[in-house]
Amino acid sequence: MKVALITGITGQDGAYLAKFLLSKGYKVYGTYRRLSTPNFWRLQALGVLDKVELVSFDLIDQSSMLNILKKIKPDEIYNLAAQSFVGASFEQPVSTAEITALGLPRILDVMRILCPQAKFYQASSSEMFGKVQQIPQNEKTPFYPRSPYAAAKLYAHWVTINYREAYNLFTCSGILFNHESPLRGLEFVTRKITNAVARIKLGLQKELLLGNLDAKRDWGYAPDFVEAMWLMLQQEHPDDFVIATGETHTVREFCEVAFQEVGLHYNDYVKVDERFFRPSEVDLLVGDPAQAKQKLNWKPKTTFKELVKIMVQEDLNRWQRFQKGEHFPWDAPYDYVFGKTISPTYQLDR
Ligand code: NAP
Ligand code: F7E
Repeated sequence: MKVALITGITGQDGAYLAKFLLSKGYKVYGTYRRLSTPNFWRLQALGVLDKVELVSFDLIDQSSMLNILKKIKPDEIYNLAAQSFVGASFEQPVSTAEITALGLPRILDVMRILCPQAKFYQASSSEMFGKVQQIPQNEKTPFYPRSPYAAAKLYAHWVTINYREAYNLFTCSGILFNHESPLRGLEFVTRKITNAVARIKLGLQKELLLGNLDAKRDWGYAPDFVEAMWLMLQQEHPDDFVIATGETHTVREFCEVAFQEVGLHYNDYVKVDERFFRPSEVDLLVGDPAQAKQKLNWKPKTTFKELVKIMVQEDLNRWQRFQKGEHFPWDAPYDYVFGKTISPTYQLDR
């Protein structure tokens, strides 16, 4: 039986990847952090919490990785853990670098010494293209990061390549464009919208405050994308791949389709609030997944409209169950207990 280690198993991709690897017959270990409130709700929602082994780890603590790799000697390591929210990286640039950038060599160096035969996946990001130098973006497009998050991911991307070239390790970097799902964190724009659409439809919320409605993103469905991570590690030779749908849509279009799904018009509810604008924006992302199609035989299965529908319907279903008094593991009620909008602190002076 193959053994896989997923860092960040409590996050969106970690949960879907765990489910996918279990379906392939892997023994799955996943890392979690000690938090004041446990957050295993995604693993519970997918019915895999009791099927994975949880190991305690923090990307700023190299000794925790040393203990894990010494004990489990994995065949495959998926490094999904990160401070992954671009907005927060403007508020905490130093910890973002500590975690998202420097966390990577902390893992790779222990792997180099203890299990150099393991195959390694790094969760790189389309944010590295930032102020895009080419449309669409592919594996050869020059990078231009526009946030501390993107700069941290770029460092980790190059170190992943460096360990492949310097030590002949099997390391791959997946440059994934935005991918979403009902398990997406509430701070990201897609889930912020679908959760609000559900609440507005049920009379629990009156309006939705958003930032830049003109930003364009290449949005895919997370379960489709985690399969590409696995496919990269099944190749004979390690390489880097862009994973994207090849389509781009504005935040405004996402709102339009999401509100339409429940028979409402976004114009009646969405208000632009400058506090949600970023200090420097990534205006347009659209990926070219040709290499993944050709070498991995991978292509996205879910369209933009299907993705929006899946997310809206699941948030609607959750709030309806909640109104009937059902209690089940889910993130949104905690956010709405006090009905408070948390504004980004980089905009405090506005
Ligand atoms: P996510 O939901 O934010 O999950 C991030 C995971 O990292 C969580 O399990 C989190 O643990 C863990 N983590 C955060 N800080 C840590 C630390 N100091 N030590 C150990 N673990 C830590 O992110 P995601 O959407 O699943 O994304 C997975 C990865 O892909 C991330 O690296 C992200 O940057 C990258 N990525 C995502 C996208 C996308 O569109 N989703 C696109 C490109 C790249 P807690 O649960 O304890 O917070
Ligand atoms: O923003 C705009 C915002 O926070 C998307 C992460 O997974 O994908 C994600 O990063 C766009 C931006 O995701 C609001 O300005 C407007 O242009 O959902 P987001 P992101 O920054 O693209 C990449 C690939 C990653 O690697 C990251 O880990 O939407 N926007 N109004 C807003 N964004 C948010 N969050 N909230 C708003 O109110």
